[in-house]
Amino acid sequence: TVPQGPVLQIGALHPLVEDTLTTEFSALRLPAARRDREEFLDRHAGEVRVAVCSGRTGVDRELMGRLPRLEAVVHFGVGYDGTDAAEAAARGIRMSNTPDVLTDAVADTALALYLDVLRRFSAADRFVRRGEWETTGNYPLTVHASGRRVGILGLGRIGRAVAHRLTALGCEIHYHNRRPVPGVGHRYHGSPAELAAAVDALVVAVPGGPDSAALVDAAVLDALGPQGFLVNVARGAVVDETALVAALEEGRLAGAGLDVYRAEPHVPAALRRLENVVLLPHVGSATVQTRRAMAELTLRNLRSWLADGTLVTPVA
Ligand code: 8YV
Repeated sequence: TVPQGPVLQIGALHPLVEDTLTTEFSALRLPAARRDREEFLDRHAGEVRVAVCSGRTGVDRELMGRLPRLEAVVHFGVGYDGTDAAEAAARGIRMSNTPDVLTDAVADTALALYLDVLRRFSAADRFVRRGEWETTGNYPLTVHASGRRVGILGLGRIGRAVAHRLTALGCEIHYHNRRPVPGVGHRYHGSPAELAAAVDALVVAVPGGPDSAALVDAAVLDALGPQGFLVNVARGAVVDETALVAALEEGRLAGAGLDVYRAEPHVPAALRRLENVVLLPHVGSATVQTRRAMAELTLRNLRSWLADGTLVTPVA
């Protein structure tokens, strides 16, 4: 039987995960308010062996430092940038995430943002709702989406699924990774800026975290240029948001389709004012089916760790 209290829930999670944590594991729950948190940690920090959290919430360095017996962080989500991965590695703390099960949903979201930002479907929908079709006539022409050159920044599981979808639209796929991916026919570029210069649209699909912070900076946006479009389904921090807003406001970029932001749920007012920007509230993986699969995989990782100290989908 599982000892009482070794599992700590951090932040809100999928109902299946929360219910199971309570009923099956009698999990502790980290209080949201800071002062309650201190008192809680004084009482319970020494009991915690496994933390379960979303990848965005994670376990930061400070919290990790307060949990002397922490062995594993089980993330609900493929990203785990909320956790200090370097600190975890230094302390021998293992981590799991939920890859594969959300690949299709996130790739669908990237495709939708790509189509929407080029063809302006959301903006056209607003135009109809405002009654403007009847008062001002036809909606302005937009930009063709099929058969374009699209760059994938981060040709991993999700990047490849995006490339597959765009290939069906007759798009020519280019990509940048730290190294070329063996056996991939798409054209490789040695830097994000070189990739951006070669394409009509750039789709960001790299993992978040310190290695990819502001990878898409002002120089990359300028390389994409005034006819270029940016789609981001990765993490807001991968894009220099200030530079993005400036490029969009000054017409140095044609448009952006965003599912992620630097300080979610805050979306800069400057972005909300722009008609050539599609804004989603981080819904990349947010289907009933995908979230259920993520929840089940999260619980499999937790059970596996508590049973024999292995993880089903460990982070490398
Ligand atoms: C979130 C995501 O984790 O998987 C990821 O990396 O960004 C999402 O699926 C989701 O919001 C759960 O919190």
